[in-house]
Amino acid sequence: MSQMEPVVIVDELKTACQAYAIGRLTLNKEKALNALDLEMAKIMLDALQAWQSRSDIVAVVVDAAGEKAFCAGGDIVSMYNAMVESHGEIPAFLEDFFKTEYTLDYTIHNYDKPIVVWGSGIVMGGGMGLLCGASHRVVTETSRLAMPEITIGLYPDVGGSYFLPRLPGKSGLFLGLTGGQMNASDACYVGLADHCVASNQKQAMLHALISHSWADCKALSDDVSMLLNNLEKPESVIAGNVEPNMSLIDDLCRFNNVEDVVSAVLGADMQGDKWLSRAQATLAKGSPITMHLVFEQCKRGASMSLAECFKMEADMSCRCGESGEFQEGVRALLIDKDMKPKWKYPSVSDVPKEVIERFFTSPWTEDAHPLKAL
Ligand code: QUE
Repeated sequence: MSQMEPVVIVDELKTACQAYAIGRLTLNKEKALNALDLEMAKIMLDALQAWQSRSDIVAVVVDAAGEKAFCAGGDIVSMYNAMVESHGEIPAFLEDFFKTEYTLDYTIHNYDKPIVVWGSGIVMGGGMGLLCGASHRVVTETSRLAMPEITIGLYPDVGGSYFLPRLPGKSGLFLGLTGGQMNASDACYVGLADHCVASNQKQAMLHALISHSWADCKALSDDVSMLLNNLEKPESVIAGNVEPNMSLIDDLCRFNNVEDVVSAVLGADMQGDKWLSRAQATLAKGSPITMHLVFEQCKRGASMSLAECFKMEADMSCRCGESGEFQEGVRALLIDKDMKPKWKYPSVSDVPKEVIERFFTSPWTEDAHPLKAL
């Protein structure tokens, strides 16, 4: 039997004084752009829980194999296969996957040691869930962050209901509806990243963490910030796209119903701006059901706790598993690759209210909810 590479490398790096260690999790499915599968999520959750109670672990680093992607999303091909076999019922696999993934994301948000996430390259969907809740979020000149689920008939999960409505102005709603990509400057501007460093600084970062004298330090978090601040910055200035377009974004998204927001974004003249026209084109081709889900999750999530958001998303994601829209989106994009999803409704104004309401109805009683422990 050939030796299989682990899908996540779990390591402990002894610090210079030998008394402490840095926990390290390396996503290791480079060919799949490190997209998060159930096994990876379970390994990460187990390791984080074990390190939480270890007094010798001073901090955790999460990174990934290869330069191209930190994590491009979730294992939507396995989800597709489960949906095909379940014929409109909620597949048990989806429940298990989302329960594990959201518990992992929630654990990262609430971890009581510093977690550094090296968000270099592609950071989308499930990757955003790993990055967003970390105490020390690093981006580089190659970072491309997005919540592109509108393309596959899902919706921005992994805490999107919590973080999107908390971004500046209406930028969260806009980024959720359009799958708009953020570079390092955008990520720092909207508050989804804390440090922008050069992508060639990963070894220097690990070395700094290992060499640091943690002995007399209670302020672990400040120490990590200081070490990250000392790393080299990218060579050239990265021009952001969100901040310069904020007044337009806020204007287009000012309406209190999704139909008006979508027609404002689709009707605006965006010819002069590559970033805006790409966002507009993504929305134009996106799922009309997803448009409603994004609008509604931003509205509801704005006043909900993080735990409430993840519970709502578990409901929504499992409803996505029975609705058919998500299955069709994955089929068109990753299975048949015809890039022509046949959405259930022709436009955002054709989606009946009851159809959207079902996504916000829990399939479980409170006692039986997979995330009741959060
Ligand atoms: C929109 C998405 C996803 C996507 C592409 C989109 C998504 C996702 C993946 C993905 C990427 C690489 C993989 C993989 C899945 O692509 O959520 O298994 O190896 O997970 O346009 O929402």
